[in-house]
Amino acid sequence: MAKVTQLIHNYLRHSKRFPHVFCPGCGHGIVLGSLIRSVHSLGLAKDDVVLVAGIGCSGRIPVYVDFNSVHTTHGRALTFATGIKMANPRLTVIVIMGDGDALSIGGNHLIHAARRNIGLAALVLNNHIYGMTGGQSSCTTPLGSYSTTTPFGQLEEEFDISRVAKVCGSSFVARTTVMQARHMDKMISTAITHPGFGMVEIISPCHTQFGRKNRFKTSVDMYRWLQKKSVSLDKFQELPPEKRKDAVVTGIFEQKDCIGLEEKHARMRRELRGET
Ligand SMILES: Cc1ncc(C[n+]2csc(CCOP(=O)(O)OP(=O)(O)O)c2C)c(N)n1
Repeated sequence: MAKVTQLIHNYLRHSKRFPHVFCPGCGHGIVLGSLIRSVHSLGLAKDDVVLVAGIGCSGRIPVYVDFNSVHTTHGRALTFATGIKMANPRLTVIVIMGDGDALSIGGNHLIHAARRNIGLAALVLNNHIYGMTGGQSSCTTPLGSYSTTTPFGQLEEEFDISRVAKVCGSSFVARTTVMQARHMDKMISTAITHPGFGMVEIISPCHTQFGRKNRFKTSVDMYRWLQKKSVSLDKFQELPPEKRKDAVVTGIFEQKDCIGLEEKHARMRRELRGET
């Protein structure tokens, strides 16, 4: 345990950055730990990793970790990341977004990053709410649930983030939860090494802004609920229809060979120069 703690500390920016902003019971810190373990297990040098984030609670993650980091505008993290990857494909570029960041204001960018299959690892931390700004509903707030802006229940159908990424062409798509740290480590590492666009949707509870309004007395209740509702894709397919309702399906939804856009560009440039 001490060894693991030391490992995590080697990657944190200690000066002036702590205490962090996450509420007690927030899942985002678990994602940060998983991200560090994944980068470490892949043997990547800190200087070769770029973390790009938008605005939101999830957007704070790059502030705490000693990689190259870019804290961009709300919803636009993927555009900055695209520029970085195209300019220097050697870098490992990891993008961290909230559900609002990635699918509400930033939905257009997600669609096109997936379509282009640019070599980015995109982590979407889905807490089903706009956490940082006071718990307004996002496009992933489940039907019927309560938020600051849906005090009588959400009337809109929610986006299935993984499904959106898959239909838009992303060549690696997975869903995991903060209750499955080892699975999360594996999904993040796979997205990082996958050529082309790799998106991991991570269910990360927000008790402060979502749970309290939706009858979860404590954050522990919320985590227990998540554990109970999580089911792997294989098991889900065996479930009868009535048991499928409300399931949080985890696993890999898409994994196919791909040449990343940045690599296609490099090949085209070599060809135009007559180098091939
Ligand atoms: C252009 C713009 N619009 C709106 C905002 C206000 N704003 C900041 S964070 C945020 C939502 C954050 O929610 P999400 O992306 O889901 O991340 P979370 O905080 O839940 O991790 C909003 C609406 C902003 N900063 N910039």
